[in-house]
Amino acid sequence: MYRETPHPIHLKDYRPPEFLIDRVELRFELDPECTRVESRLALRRNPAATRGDGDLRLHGEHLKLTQAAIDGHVLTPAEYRVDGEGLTLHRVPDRFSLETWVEIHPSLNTALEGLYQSGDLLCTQCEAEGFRRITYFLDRPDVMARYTTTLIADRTRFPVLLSNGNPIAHAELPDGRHSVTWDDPFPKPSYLFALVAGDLSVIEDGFVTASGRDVKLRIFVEPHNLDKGDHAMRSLKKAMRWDEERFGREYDLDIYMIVAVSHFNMGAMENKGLNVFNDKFVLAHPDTATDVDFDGIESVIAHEYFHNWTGNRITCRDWFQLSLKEGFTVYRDQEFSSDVGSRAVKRIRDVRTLRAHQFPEDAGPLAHPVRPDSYIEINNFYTNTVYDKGAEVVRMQAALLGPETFRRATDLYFERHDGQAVTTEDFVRCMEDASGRDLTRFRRWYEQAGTPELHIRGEYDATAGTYSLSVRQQTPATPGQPVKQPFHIPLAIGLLGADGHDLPVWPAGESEPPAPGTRLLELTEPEHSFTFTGLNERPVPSLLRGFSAPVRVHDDLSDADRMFLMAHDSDGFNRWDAAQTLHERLLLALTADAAHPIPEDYIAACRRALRDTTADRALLAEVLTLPSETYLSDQMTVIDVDGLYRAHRQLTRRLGERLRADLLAVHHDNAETGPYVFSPEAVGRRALKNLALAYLVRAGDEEGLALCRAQFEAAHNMTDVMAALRLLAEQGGAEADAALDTFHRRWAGESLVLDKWFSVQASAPRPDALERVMMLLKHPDYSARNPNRVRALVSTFSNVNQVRFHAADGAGYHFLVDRVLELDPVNPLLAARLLKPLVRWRRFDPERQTLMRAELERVLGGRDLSSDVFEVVSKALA
Ligand code: 0A1
Ligand code: ZN
Repeated sequence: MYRETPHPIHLKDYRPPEFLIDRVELRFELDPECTRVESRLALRRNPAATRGDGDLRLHGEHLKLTQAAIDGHVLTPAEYRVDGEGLTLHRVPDRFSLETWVEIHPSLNTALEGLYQSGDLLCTQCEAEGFRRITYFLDRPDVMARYTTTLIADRTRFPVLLSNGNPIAHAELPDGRHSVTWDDPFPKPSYLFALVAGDLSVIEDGFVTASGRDVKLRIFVEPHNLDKGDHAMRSLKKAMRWDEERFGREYDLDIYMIVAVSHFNMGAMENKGLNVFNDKFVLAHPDTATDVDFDGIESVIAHEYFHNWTGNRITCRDWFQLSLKEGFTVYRDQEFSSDVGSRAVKRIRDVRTLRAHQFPEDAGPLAHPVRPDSYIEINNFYTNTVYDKGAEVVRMQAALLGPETFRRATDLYFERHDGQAVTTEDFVRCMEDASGRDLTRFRRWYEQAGTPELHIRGEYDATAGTYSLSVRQQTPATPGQPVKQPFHIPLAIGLLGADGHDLPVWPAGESEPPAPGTRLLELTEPEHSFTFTGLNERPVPSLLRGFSAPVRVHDDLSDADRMFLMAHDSDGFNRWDAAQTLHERLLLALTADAAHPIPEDYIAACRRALRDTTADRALLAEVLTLPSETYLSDQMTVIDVDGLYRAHRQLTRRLGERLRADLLAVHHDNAETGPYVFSPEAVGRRALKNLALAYLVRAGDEEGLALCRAQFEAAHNMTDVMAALRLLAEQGGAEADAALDTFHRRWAGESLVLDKWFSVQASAPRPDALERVMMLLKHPDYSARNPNRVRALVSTFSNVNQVRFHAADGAGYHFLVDRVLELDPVNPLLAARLLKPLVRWRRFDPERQTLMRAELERVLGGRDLSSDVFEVVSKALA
């Protein structure tokens, strides 16, 4: 909590730590009300740092210090000072042992950072700066130490006691308590420390690494969830094998543990050997989890596992380098999902996320580079830019180097920096050293915020048989960066002939034509012109294949060209993207003018797609999914909330009516025939079937509605049940209420399913949506203490239900700010994240702008704001 204006921290002020910590011995006497933490640190002066005033400053917050000793000598109050930020020890020796004894209160820790209580469990979250809420320490990632941890607790309440590394001792204590000691042989920064205590059941398995090491795999869940861990275990083993094969990375400890907890601020945490997970990303059973959940689990399990090398063995020097581990690890988990599923579909989903969340972030008041230069609260920088654009930046380097060279470059990175805390600069240097390429300009992707815009024009010269592309790049200004230098952009393109096949992309000047297919062009200047030869017909260009760079493209293709690409492009991503652009242009035209005609050839193109029985069904479902209202609003200069909603409904309804027979056939042909299977094929089938159902129901089709009712009642898996419930809830009325009641009764006590029950109501764009959401706030199952529940209700309403959240009277804004002010003292990280939909207030009409700004100002007027919320609001209003 701050009282004065909090100060930003700048990258340029980075200094190596004055002291290093080699060994850490921790002893916890665990108790939810009052836990005692005893710490012994082996400290020494850092030879690489400049000497300061001789004092040692350790971070520490919300700690009650009972005693401190240096080399066994108990300190008097004159020898140290404690304030809100930590402990200062005056004139310490060059090498010494420091012991501290502190008390902390897990049951009162609602921020879920440090040691906290989740249900009957005790667990920790230390990234980014949570360890300082456990004990006094140099809580910064460039201080890496070896940890030994002893946990002592009541044997009945806390039969399982876990920490990082391997268990080395166990003792039964006389007073009904027991103790377990863990030793982690790998030096690690404090943010990777973890402990968990509680009554947990375990799913056990094993894995033999490529070099023959036996690893015990253990997934810990609360006893009633024991039937929901198999998918997570399968995912883990797949990820472990994949990392060996694709990146040559093996696991390095004898045990790998995952614990599912129900109170967690984010997705999961990669603590060394002991990952702590939001249970949403572990627990799955076909009855209770949807395909999207199964998918999410597979990729988050993989993500945390991959961090063992990209994050833990090699970590970040400081938090400005966060994307070093996050961008690279997201890239790795995306590649994993592409390899075990469909590459095109995975790419489509990732690009959808990037365009829907990162592009607006990059165009708004919170825009920041992949490697930021300053922050007030690091918790606010776990952003789509650091994660998802960071992954794109790694992906572009992989594309520029090519697969073999990129693998040599990552091998070099792992070899050169193992055991170190490094920077994104170190990463790029490995790319350069392994490839011999100069990436000087490429580094701008780390330094400059903003999404580059590419303006591309094509010209065919029939006489010369050439086709020229002129490409201009331009990047809009972002806060603090008014002028941008050109980026180094890999632009993958193809050229399609009239028969729909790839032509050779043959640059004039090269003597031999290449094989037909994709070519990677490189842009480094504000403008380029490329000429391709050997073309005796006008080609249709397929631009930015596979979304080879995180840019916006403005081209001069006609709708006919796009329909042609949609039908023929050999690049699955671009087939989808051509369809998306067609949908988008039509939706924006309908937003501006409800009487805008819906062209027959567009309907025909959608029908052709629907009838293509050879196509991957998952890809087809993506092709026929209209862009979301949120995405579309980012394409408008002034967002027309009501117009977009109306246009979306209008086009959905028209497609539902015009494609009725095909949609009914698709729903029928893709019916579930046996028990639930989670395979790309089965997931695709369900996605397409439920998309067809949605079009029918939203078109008001009676037969569609009957199918929907039947599916809600008879379906044997949560994917199909939820698809039907969502559509019923949208319809509203007594039938919707009855379905919601049935569902609630059926799933009472299943927390993750209840989240779905809340979110399906929050997202239904019924006129009374806000009233319902406010009613649900008072529901006995609602709890502001559980982040998943808050997200299910409040974030779903404000982020997904655009038309109701942005109601013209401002009631949605008022509602959200009430929640933020209520939540800030409880959980500032979550409160700050809730504010996101208000941040882009300048994009709306003047009336809404006034209302949104007034609400942001109301936040700023709140008392004792957290630095998390203060930073977001003050930047939003700047
Ligand atoms: N490193 C985790 C994300 C994470 C960040 C902060 C947290 O608590 C404040 C928790 C998790 C990841 O990338 O998976
Ligand atoms: Zn991560």
